[in-house]
Amino acid sequence: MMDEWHKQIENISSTAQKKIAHANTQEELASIYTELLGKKGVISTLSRALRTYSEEERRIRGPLLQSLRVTIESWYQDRLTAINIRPINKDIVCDITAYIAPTTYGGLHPYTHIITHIEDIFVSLGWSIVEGPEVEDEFHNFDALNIPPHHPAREQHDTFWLPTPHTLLRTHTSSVQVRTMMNRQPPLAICAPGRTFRHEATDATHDFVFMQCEGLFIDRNVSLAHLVGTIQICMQQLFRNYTIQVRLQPDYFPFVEPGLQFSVSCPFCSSGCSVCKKSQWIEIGGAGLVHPHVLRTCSIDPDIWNGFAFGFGIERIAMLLYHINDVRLFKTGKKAFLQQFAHVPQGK
Ligand code: FA5
Repeated sequence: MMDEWHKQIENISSTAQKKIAHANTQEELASIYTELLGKKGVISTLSRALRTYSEEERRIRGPLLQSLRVTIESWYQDRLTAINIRPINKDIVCDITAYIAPTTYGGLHPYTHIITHIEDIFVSLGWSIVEGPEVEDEFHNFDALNIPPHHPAREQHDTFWLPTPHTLLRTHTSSVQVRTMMNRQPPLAICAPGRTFRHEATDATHDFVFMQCEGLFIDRNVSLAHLVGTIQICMQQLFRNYTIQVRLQPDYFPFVEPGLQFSVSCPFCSSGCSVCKKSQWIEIGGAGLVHPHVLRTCSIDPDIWNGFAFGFGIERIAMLLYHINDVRLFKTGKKAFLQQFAHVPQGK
């Protein structure tokens, strides 16, 4: 079976290399790109097929697929550069009076682009994508995460409480960690993008409904090095057209120990700009090693298993990637805003 996977990867790789090398125009290259790396392309199809394998098999097959994706991406970029720097063919005659009928295009919402991109990265690493309910209970959102009633950390999450007792709109996707640990046996490697809600005033970077992506990895002998490596791979893949660094700083979250906050170096400047507010760093999310108390609450023996978790804001990443200056624009449904993403290739 493994040989078959290898063979498939090798076949795709050699076909892709030939096709890209023979593309002579940007249009040809763009269509080859969609065929290979688009949402319905061969790589995405393989990514989806990967979900049907066991976690153990995904850990072996995923990295092969990921490295193929990165290689194809670099062939594409090299060919694009080569096509763009070729001298203009003087023989081509252009009729500037030709009538072009006005066309309007629909496009995917930036949420769809970014979430597909994030899911593809984690599936390539052999992780599963899971979901949890947006209407949550106090236990999964707070208690099981080491945040009992009257814990000061509850105040940081301005909560939308619902009329049914102990029921709320989840304030973070960390509740999915709890549900996963309670319902599945380790080892676990899951990624959970989803909508979250906080009863707080809005500004350009804070909304009361926003998206987060949670990651949870439980196995034997997991260390901070695994956490750092995973965050680095994820961020580098997301910001792949930029050179970025990842910075970790101590932080406090009751459900991890030690707890960290992670930021990426501003992809748009080297000495401070308006996007990074002159700091050269942009905070993306929180992370840490899962607290033994949380493992115990979820019936996982901390003497055998340990792991890491992280959670980051999806809008924050999309704002950086697509140069969006106000988080509230995501939900306005304004055509002028949405049309800007019609040209973005699927899942980018
Ligand atoms: C949390 O929500 C933790 N659950 C993250 C975590 C997971 C820590 C696992 C450790 C282990 P925090 O409140 O800092 O942490 O939110 C994480 C990210 O969500 C922030 O860095 C930011 O990118 C985004 N975020 C938070 N509040 C808002 C908001 N009101 N609007 C938009 N994005 C937000």
